[in-house]
Amino acid sequence: MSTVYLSLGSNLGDKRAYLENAVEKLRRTPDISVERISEYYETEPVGYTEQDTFLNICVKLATPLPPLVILDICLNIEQELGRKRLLRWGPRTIDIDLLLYDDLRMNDERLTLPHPRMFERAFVLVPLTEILEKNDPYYERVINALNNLSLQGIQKKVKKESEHGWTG
Ligand code: GSY
Repeated sequence: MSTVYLSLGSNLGDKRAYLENAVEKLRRTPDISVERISEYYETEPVGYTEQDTFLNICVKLATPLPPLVILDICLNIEQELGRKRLLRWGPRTIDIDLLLYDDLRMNDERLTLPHPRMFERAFVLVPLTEILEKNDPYYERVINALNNLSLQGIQKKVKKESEHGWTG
């Protein structure tokens, strides 16, 4: 069984619904067990900044499936949730990035592991550190990278118990 960490982000429409639907689709995928989900974070857009804020989470999976199969599952979920790749860095209903697969390093034309930009992105590392196991091979590198990043523009969203809105 392997341990996989994903980063999910949405900045179009009902962002929380897109993230929840994506997690539900992962849960329903044979051979994937969703082990942990971070809190939800509202984050300022990185890269192309003339777009709406994102909602970001990270998810931990346990799976016997190989990395390129996980990649295809994530791409299929993006398609099912209506993602259209109009602009490389532009708005999207859902984006699912494979961050870590055990301690695997790979540089395939379709997939690079660890994710090549994850250590520069607070919107990835803040939710990731909530769910990353302390004995993970990348734990120290993730913590060190996060210590060198600004947390400006990253805000935790707190889900109310009784209703569907946000507080905080
Ligand atoms: O790479 C993921 C898509 N993305 C995001 C994102 O998920 N969150 C924030 N805050 N900025 C982003 N820019 C891009 S591209």
